[in-house]
Amino acid sequence: MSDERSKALHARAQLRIPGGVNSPVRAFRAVGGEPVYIAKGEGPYVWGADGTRYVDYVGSWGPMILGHAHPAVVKAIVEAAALGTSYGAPTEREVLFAEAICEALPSIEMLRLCSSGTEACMSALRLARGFTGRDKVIKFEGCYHGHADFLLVKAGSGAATLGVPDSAGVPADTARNTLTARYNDLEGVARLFEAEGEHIAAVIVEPVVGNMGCVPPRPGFLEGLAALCAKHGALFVVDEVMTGFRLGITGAQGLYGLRPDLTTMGKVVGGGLPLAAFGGRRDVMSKLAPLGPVYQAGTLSGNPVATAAGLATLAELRRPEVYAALERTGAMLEAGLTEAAAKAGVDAHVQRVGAMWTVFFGVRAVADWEGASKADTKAFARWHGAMLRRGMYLPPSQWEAAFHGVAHTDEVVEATLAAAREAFREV
Ligand code: KE4
Repeated sequence: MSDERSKALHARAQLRIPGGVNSPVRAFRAVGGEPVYIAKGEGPYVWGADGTRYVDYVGSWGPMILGHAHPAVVKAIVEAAALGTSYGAPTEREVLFAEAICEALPSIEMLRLCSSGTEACMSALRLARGFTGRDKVIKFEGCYHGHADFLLVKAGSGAATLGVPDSAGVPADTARNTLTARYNDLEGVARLFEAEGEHIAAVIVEPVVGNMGCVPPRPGFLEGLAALCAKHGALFVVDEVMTGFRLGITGAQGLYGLRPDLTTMGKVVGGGLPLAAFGGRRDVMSKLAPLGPVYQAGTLSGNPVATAAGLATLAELRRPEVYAALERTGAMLEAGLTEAAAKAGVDAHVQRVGAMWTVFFGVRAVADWEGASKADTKAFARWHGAMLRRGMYLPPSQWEAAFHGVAHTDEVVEATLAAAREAFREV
């Protein structure tokens, strides 16, 4: 199967857009072949430019938990847009949205809206530095918090070390203040605090990692991070851009009983439009301009159409049956994919939390980047292509999470598992 229309579009795109894409992972470089250009989405489906229908497990990398073109979300967008698309002035919807988030997440006393997860994480850490008067931050190898310079950092050798830039264009000096540790290695973080504690403004963590594939926290890891931060006067920043409102109405912090000092959000909260936020303790948030000395701003922050989409999405997610249904579907997918791989004699292992999951090839019990990096990415690529040819659209990288939503019915899951049983035989 080759989507000639996508190929033609991609040839044109590459003349004008680097790699033909507006975000690198979309280029399919990690799995080979060329990207499918999407013409439309509806419920659990997307349609390629040539009209081929796919079951969508990318879901715009998380936002589309309600499925594509959900009637309530589309209606809210259309009605809001008819009143104007941006004012650069405060609106009632921003108040309603802020109140809805604070009502859902007890740790958030105040929040600031912005337009992307990158902005939310970058701003939250600037705020943490301004609040504590300290310069260093700790992140974890394999965790991604957007593309702010100081967050594009990977560990050198060893579990905890001074960061080195993970991208051209990031000055070594910028990376110097980013310390990296191994995910699920509380001892390594404790050692960093022993050595640098009085300089560390914050620890930022994906409470369930999606950006090295789905990697859950070991019992006690997240709570241990919170305790280390409290002991050393650093802020505990939980990046819920991916997990927020995906793992439950109270996200990962509800699932694991956390009370972060700051939380970043994005993806689901915007219902597919550019809307993100960061929030937490009132005393910390009060340091933000115009109240305090930490500057942060945005032309389209709190955009009226985006907040309309976000409010409509959050309203749908408040239905009591939503997360139980997502868990049930996740369990069906996990069990079915595990069985299909085993029957095909393929060394593949599913890691899942709620409605985010990854099929790891060649490795199991992945707990950190060292483990994830050993995965058989070529086997993953073969499986990805075999699934795509069978109308299943999965994230085009071994080191990403797949997402399902409320529109993935049992019938859609059964079709997915039938495709997987055949696809594993082609790995
Ligand atoms: P954005 O700037 O892409 O809205 O959010 C950055 C971000 C922050 N924190 C977490 C935990 C994230 O997963 C992300 C973005 N996720 C990637 C997918 N792994 C977005 C997809 C892309 O880069 O195209």
